[in-house]
Amino acid sequence: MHGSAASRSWRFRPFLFALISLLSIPLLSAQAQRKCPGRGAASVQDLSKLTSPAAAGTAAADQVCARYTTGSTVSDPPVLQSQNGELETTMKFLMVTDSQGLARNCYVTDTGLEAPTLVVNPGDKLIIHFANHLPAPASNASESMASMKMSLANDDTTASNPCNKVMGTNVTNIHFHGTDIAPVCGQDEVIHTLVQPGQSFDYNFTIPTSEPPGLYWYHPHPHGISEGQVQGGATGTLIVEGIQNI
Ligand SMILES: [Cu+2]
Repeated sequence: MHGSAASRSWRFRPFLFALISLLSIPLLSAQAQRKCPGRGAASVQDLSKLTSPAAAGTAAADQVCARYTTGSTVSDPPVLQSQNGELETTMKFLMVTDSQGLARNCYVTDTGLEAPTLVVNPGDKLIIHFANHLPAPASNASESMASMKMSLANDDTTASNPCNKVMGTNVTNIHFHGTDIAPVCGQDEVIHTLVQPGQSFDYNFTIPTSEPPGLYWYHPHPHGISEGQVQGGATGTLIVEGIQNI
């Protein structure tokens, strides 16, 4: 059975999309490298863009989680690229309410880079010194989370260790969406890895050598409350290099 010419060409369309996607990623990576000649650190241009009033609004909320003003030109996020097989960075999780009463969330490094694009190779070590800067909840808010705590009956409730599985208001974590990074605490485990407000936690792992190159993204994933944090704007890009080799 043979389809018509039209249906045959339609059948190839997914392959075309895949090809275009594959071709676009090395271009993105090459562009990322150009933007960050020093590798492993953001360029001066990127830093100035991030703090430029022309790009970011000047409202108080923009001092915490910067957003582009209406009508401004959007530029690429700053790029942090692994060097000698390792990428190490800080990452604060922040929240602010803007003048319209809308909650914003963002990932910002200690050097002021918001949502940097992380560029790594398979086999590279990725270390993120993560800190949850969300405020501690009021006591009644803690009580409202009691049902969620109940569902995690075996959890350690001391809250001293972010691997301790304590659900609560304003907890967060980082999920490396789409990757093969192991689902264990300190890597890509999101069910029981819950960094409490005011708590710090180190993500420290090796990108699998078998990780398919391409475009991934990182975002908060504390089950039950991840939607608000993601829609608040906390998200960034993870690029695994090497697609040109396949
Ligand atoms: Cu995800």
